[in-house]
Amino acid sequence: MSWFTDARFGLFVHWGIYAAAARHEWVKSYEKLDDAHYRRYFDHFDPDLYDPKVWAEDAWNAGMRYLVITTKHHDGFCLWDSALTDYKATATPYGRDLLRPMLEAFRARGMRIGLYHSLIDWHHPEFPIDLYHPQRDQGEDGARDVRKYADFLHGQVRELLTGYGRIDTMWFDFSYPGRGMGAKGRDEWRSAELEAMVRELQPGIMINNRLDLGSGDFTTPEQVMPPGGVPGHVPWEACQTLNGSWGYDRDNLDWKSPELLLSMLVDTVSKGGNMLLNVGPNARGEFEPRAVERLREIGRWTRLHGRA
Ligand code: FUL
Repeated sequence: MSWFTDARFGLFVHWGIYAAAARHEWVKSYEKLDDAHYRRYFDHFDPDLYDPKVWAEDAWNAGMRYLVITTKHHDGFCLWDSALTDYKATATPYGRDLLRPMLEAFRARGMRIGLYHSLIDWHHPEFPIDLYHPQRDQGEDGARDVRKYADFLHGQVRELLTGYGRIDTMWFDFSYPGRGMGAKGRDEWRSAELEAMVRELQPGIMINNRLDLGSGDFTTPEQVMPPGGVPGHVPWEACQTLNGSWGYDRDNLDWKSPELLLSMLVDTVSKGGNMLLNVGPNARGEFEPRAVERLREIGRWTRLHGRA
């Protein structure tokens, strides 16, 4: 774990077809969009300006030393060329794997790699309709077989941990406890078995605390500054946004200033934590200027204070 506590500052990237909607990664749930409507973002997804070397450079220059990338968010869209679904980057107009070149670019810049992977999936036909599902107004669908979804989930995690080299952290995400309508979290996802598989495939990996198992190698306070740090000896990583949204949110005016972001970084590190700061690239594959400006300002400070 020493690399993790030494790194202190990482880049979180939330990227998927919701970037084309440009109004939050939860848009499918918030607006109760059906699959046909949401499909338009898939059908037009073509990030023609995507160059992960630029992202890696921006992150490194800000002082960040690792990446955590959303391989699949709650909407189910996959950045990699999964053999288990067609709901993936390679099937969009872009037609290529978005994950592999990103991991290569960040590793080449000397950074460690974390994979975010959602346990929730609003696209998979066997994922239960719970209280946050975009189709929740239709009520529970008793015909859905969550065991089939769990097989798919485990299979996709296996692909990620066998096909993409060394992975340093696994960042599972379910974000809403008490999903209602009979949802059971760890039992549905077979979390204990999933954890065992991850450790077997990647023995050195660190796993976060969101498998609904009540534990983890590190904890992940979200958009809060834990006042006295996190009690106990578990490493912690506060994940933070630039503007309240994780996915690209074009009209958002709620941007944190560079000064605020720096004080959050200093506060976090002084209390023994890591800060994982998020950027939501746009649908053309770029970090928008407001994000880049903030990373540069942070970088000026981190350079002055000893991090090249
Ligand atoms: C949450 C998710 O629901 C958000 O969309 C985001 O991914 C955040 C890091 O975790 O709880």
